[in-house]
Amino acid sequence: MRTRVTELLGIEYPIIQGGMAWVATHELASAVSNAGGLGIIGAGGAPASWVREQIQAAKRETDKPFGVNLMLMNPEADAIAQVLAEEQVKVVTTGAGNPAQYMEMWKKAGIKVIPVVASVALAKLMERGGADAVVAEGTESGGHIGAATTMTLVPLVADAVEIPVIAAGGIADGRGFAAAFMLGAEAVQMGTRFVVANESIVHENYKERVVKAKDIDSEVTGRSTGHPIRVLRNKMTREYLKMEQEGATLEELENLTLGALRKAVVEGDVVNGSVMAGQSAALVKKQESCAEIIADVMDTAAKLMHI
Ligand code: TUI
Repeated sequence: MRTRVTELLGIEYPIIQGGMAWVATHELASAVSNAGGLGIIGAGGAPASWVREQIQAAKRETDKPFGVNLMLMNPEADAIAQVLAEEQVKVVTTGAGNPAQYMEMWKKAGIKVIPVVASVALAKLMERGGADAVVAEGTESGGHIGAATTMTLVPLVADAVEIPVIAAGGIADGRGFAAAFMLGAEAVQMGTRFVVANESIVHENYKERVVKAKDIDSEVTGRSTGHPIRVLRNKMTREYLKMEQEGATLEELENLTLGALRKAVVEGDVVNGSVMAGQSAALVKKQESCAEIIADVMDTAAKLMHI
C-alpha cells in the first residue's frame, strides 16, 4: 500500500511504531522496521549517550529506515538533538513540546522531521517551520496527552495542513487503521499494540496487564498539574487521584510518579508503577511478533478498504 508517507519514509506499510519512553528500544524499533513499518527509538528521559548507543545498535540490526523520538521535556534535549544530526538518523519525531529550535539543524542533516501534535495550531506552525509530516495524536493515546480526540483532531489537522497526516491515539487494529484513513490520515502510529510485541523488552507483568485491560481500566493522572498522563488503573493511580482531589502540591504528586514508568516497564511493578498505555489496551488481545502485528492490521484494513 502506497501513500505519501510510505514514499517519504521509504517503508512498505504505512505503520509507525510510537516512540515510547523505556519501551521503544533498538530491539523493538529494528523489529518493526525489518517487518516493513517504521520503528522508532524513544529517547524518553534518557541521556544523550544512551540515545547514541541505541541508534548504533539499531543500525547494526536493520538496513531499513528507522527513527528516533525526542521527548522535548528531556533535560538533555539539546544534546540529543545534536546526536540525531550527527548520526544522520533518517526520521525524527518529537513529543511533549515545540521542536522549532532544532528544525533547521535537522533539515540540513537531511533528516525527515515529523512532530507529534495534539492541536491544529501546532500542526500549522510545524508545517510553516518545514515539517515533512505531522502525527496528529488524540487523547486516547497512552502517556502524555492533549485534549482532542483522534476522531476530531485528525480531520481538523488534515484540513489545516498540506503535508501528510499520520493518525495516532486509539488505533490498534485494521479497523482503526481504516477509520484513520477515512479521516484523512495517510499512515497510522501505534504504541500500545507494540508494547506487547515479542521483540519488546517490556517486563512480562506489564505485557500481561495490557493484554488483560478492559475499557474501564484507562485512567488519566495529572490533569490538575497540566501534565495529563494516560495509564492503566492501579494502586498508584488510586493514590494519585485521591491526593490530586485533596489538593496535594505538585511536589507531592511528582514524588509519587518519579521513576514510576521505569518501575513498571523494567522491574515489572504494575501495582506501584506507572503502566502507561492508550485506551486501545482493551483492543490488544495477545502477544505476537511485530511482523504478525503488521500483517494482521494490514489484512483487516485491506478487506475493509477493498484494496
Ligand atoms: O509525548 C507524547 N507522549 C508521551 S511523552 C512521555 S514521557 C513523560 N513522562 C513523564 C512526564 C512527561 C512525559 C510519555 N508519553 N506524545 C506526544 C504529545 N505531544 N502529546 C501531546 C503533545 C504536546 C503537548 C503540548 C505537544 C506540544 C505541546 O505544546 C507545544 C507548545 O507549544 O509548547
